[in-house]
Amino acid sequence: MSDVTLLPSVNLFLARDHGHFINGTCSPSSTSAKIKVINPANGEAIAQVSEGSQADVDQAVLSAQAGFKIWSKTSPAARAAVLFKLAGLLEQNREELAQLETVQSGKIIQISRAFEVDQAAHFLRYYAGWATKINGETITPSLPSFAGERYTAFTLREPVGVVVGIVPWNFSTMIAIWKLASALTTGCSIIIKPSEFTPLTILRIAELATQAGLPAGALNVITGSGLSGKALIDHPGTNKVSFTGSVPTGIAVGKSAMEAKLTRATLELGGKNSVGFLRDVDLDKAADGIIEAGFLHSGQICAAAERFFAHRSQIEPLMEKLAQRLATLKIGSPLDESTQFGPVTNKQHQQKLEAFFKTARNESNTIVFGGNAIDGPGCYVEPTIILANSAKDTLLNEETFGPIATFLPYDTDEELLHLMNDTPYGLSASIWTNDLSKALRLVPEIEAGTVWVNMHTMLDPAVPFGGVKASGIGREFGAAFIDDYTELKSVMIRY
Ligand code: TXE
Repeated sequence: MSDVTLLPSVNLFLARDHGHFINGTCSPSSTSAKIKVINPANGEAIAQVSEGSQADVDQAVLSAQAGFKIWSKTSPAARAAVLFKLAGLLEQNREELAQLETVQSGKIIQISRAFEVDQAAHFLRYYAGWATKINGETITPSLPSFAGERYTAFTLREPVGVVVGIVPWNFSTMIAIWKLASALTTGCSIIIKPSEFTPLTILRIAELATQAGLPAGALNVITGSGLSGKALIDHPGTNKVSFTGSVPTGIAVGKSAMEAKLTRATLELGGKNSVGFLRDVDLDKAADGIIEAGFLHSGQICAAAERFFAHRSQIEPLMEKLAQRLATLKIGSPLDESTQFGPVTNKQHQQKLEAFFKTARNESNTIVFGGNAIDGPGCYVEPTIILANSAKDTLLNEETFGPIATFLPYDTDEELLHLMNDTPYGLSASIWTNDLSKALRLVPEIEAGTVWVNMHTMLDPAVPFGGVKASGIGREFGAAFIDDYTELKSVMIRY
């Protein structure tokens, strides 16, 4: 097979002189500072975007404040209609958006189409449905009256205002949609700051939002590095930050938000997610499960698993089966529809993964499969299996965010639980077994925001998602996100 041909619209978009997206339109930056966007499959610069300056940030906040005045007064049904229309436009422009995503991130084209566009449209429709269902409640006050007077009370759910949505590079389209959908369905306006590595698709989606009828200023995009993200959080005109990304940056973002003005913050961070295979597990299903849990999009998924615990009697045959499967993965160009395993998203990340391979060797871990970067201009690394010596080894403790499955054997169920929870993080975990009753007894003991049984990494818009411990604060999806994007106003009446 060969690469799909880039659509003319993709080539035209890449060649544009990109500014920010402010006030419903592409807006030139106030500075000439540019950031090159590099295709990680071949190391070539494919586009350039602007570095957001303080003046750009000021302009975006003014725009978002004006957008908020209009959008928060727009009826819930009209808000839902715009979001439904935008979901349709994502699908109509599916191939263009998927190709843009693949050339900026190295994600294989099949995943860009199925997840970044199709799934994003599903999520958007789910959120749109909430616009007409967000309500307060009536309350009967509890204290006795003094002289026969009566009281009644109710709550209003009011949008928090201008939201700053900070997006990482791993699922730059879908995560941007989660953030803008949460903000817009609740009546907030939003400024998205995409990752400097993957800023292109959201610039195109912002144009589609205008086409869908979103009023100017309700959605803005400021491109640039972390500095522009910080300037947005620090700005007195922003009211909330919703961040997805690494733990250290999440902690910095949380501190900035608190220091600035007690800005509300939701932080969806990564971690070091565990998988526990119980002794009865079918090894073929377990090996397939590891591909799903650890190797989809080269492991660059915050919920992906990196720590795998198997019973001592099964660990060798399990790693052998996994190695057989990894050996058949077709590694290649992400634009080739037959490719199953593409590059990682940027050079820095490839170098970081190489450093992890080195650490594993220095700590005398066994490299069962892979363990090298792949030579060439692209950012490729081999899918890798590592057998650690102890629970203290680096590869079992630090987030690699790459296609590296690190294994450790256990002997008893108590030891398995201890190993799974022995991490400062807790975004997700999974257990694999045919014994559902045992699984249900273990679930409450596992310290993670999401626990999957016989599956891993599947996110559904109806099911809340977020971390415990150092993996974050707050929840996305379900009804849980509403608390984070609205303020509860209490009203009491005497009669
Ligand atoms: O992520 P960051 P980076 C891991 C992965 C990767 C490493 C660094 O291992 O190698 O993190 O990647 C913006 N105030 N993950 O640097 O730093 C930044 O511009 C406000 C795991 O890309 O988390 C980008 O838009 N914003 C992860 C976003 O924050 C700031 C997903 C994410 O950047 C900022 C991505 C600041 N002070 C990387 N500094 C996961 N687990 O989900 C940076 N940003």
